[in-house]
Amino acid sequence: PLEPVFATRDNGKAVLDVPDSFYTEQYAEVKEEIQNRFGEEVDVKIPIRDLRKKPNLDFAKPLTKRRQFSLFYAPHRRIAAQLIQLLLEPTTEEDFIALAAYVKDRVNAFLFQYAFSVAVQHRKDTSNFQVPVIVEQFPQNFVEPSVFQEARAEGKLVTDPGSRRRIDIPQNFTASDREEEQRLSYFREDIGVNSHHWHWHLVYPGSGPDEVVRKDRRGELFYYMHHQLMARYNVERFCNALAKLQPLNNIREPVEEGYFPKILCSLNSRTYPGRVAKTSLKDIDRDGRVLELADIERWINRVVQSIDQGYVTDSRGNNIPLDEIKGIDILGDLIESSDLSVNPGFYGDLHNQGHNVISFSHDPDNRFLEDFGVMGDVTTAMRDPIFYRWHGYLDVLFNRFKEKLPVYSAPDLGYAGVTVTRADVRIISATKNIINTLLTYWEKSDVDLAAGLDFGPGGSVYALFTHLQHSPFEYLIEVNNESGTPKRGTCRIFLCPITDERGTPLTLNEQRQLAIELDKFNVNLMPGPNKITQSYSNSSVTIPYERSFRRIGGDHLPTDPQKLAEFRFCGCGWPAHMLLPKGKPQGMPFELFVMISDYEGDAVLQKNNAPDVCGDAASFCGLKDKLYPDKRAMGYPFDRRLPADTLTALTENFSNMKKTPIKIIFNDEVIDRKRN
Ligand code: CUO
Repeated sequence: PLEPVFATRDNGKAVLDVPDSFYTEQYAEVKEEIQNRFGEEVDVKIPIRDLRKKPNLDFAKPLTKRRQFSLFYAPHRRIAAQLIQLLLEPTTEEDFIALAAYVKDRVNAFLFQYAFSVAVQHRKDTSNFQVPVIVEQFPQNFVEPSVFQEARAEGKLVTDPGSRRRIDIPQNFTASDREEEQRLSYFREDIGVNSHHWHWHLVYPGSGPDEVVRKDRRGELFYYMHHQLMARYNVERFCNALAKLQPLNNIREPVEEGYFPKILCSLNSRTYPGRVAKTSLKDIDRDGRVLELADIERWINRVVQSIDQGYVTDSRGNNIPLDEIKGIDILGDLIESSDLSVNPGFYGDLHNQGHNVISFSHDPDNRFLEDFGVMGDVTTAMRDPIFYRWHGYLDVLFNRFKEKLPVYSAPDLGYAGVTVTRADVRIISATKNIINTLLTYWEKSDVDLAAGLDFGPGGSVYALFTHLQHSPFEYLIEVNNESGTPKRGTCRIFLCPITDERGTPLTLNEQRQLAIELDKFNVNLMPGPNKITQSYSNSSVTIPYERSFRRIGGDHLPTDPQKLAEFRFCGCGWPAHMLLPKGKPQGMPFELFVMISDYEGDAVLQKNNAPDVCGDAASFCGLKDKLYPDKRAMGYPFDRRLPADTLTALTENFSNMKKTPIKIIFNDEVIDRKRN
């Protein structure tokens, strides 16, 4: 992706041959030297055409090259929106590439990476381009820094470019076990988790041209994807004997959690600033802009009041009802807030500014010239425990609205003539038949960091990182269709915790807010008994490992054009290795919940009938250029109150639901797997 030298499909080296006028002042003097150097090294030179008119990039100047770029900061967001607009304008692919090559060295690198990726994601003519893999481009944002020193040393020692070096990334490098929150670092600091979050915000930009921002149910998906992150994090806390997170509902109270990220900012080689425990949030006064905590509180009050009265007021003074269908979508855009907020002047910029207040809390008035902490950046925010407390509070607001909707009624939930008779899980194994017990463990995998290393060691530098993993498993579902005619339905699978961290049973209303979506897929039911076997690997929330960490170029790319497009596009999706919570060594009990809903209420009439690209994490990421593929409220049936007191009572009342007690056993051993 517009690196001066990059790998071709057959592992050769290519270089962009740009017109002389593209060289920035900085490189103009050494132009010939550069051309000669690259001329010798490469197999292919790709000619880049000149631009008829060079763009005026003054709008991007306020974001200087060494500053960190933040999507939560409105001035940066506006600059990004303008750059995206500029990159969408060229009418041919050649002009687009030329423009991108020209812009690349003239703007902040992180800004470029973001705007370029959004443009590639949204232009019609770049469907087989690769969105740059963030962990490869800016590995510093994901990996403990000593890895780079080691890689640098290795780079000097090893001359064979085909050789394969593996450098261990230490686990648990951000705190000792004196810090309770450290028990969750494997979740917060997981490379796939953070890469998913970056990609989600890439697919759903909050600001920019309409074609980029205005997507079907975008506000609702902002709510739902982040809600699922909270559910997963809370359940993960129970597995580690920690209580449910405390939502950050009082921004005047000192923030209990400290966090010291240790990772490097990509652009200025400093480490991200840390935050000591018990830091008080303060008004932010930087760059001539003031953000008061009182502003945030005012916005919260207005949002709460609107939820309670059941309507919001748009910027023209019209009242828009917060109803069952559109209410959550309106609230999502308004709380985030995106360009689609109905009234930014009144409801403000709640979620984004919350990120900012927290991310600058170590230097609110810029007296120490420190940039923002990890909360200021979508590639790193999920590392910090405070992310979950802030989003946890936003989730409280969303749930306040959901609690006001009528309890789901029998017609909302039932499916006459359909009975789920079996809902089990089985470990996929040739030798053992393990039913309703799932297994987790640590795995070591490698990720190639070479593309993001500025000292160019040649070949690959594999960093080995340790992450949670689970044994492969499948769902065994049996459904009886008593209606006498074929029926269609949607199979919805959730994992529900049963107790909190101390073993106290959860009520159904607590359980529903902690239910983890595992999968969702359509089923055709023939009259009589039907057997459905579904592998974990088809989950509608995850993408496979190779998709989270795929390498640029090389011969592992699929040759089928459709598959290639998918492979390149689809970095959005929860990492498959994190599908299940960790469980406990002695086994942690859960309930597996399976429901077949009536397809009549699920079906979406797509206007665009092209094959799905990146459809495999649609629950979290939607479908590219299509409507969200499930008409029900996201999270259904657990997004609203349910007509029962316990999950047992609920599933007994509805034949199209079934729950099964299962266990997740965690085995504290590390398995080393070579991936490439
Ligand atoms: Cu994804 Cu706050 O929205 O980080």
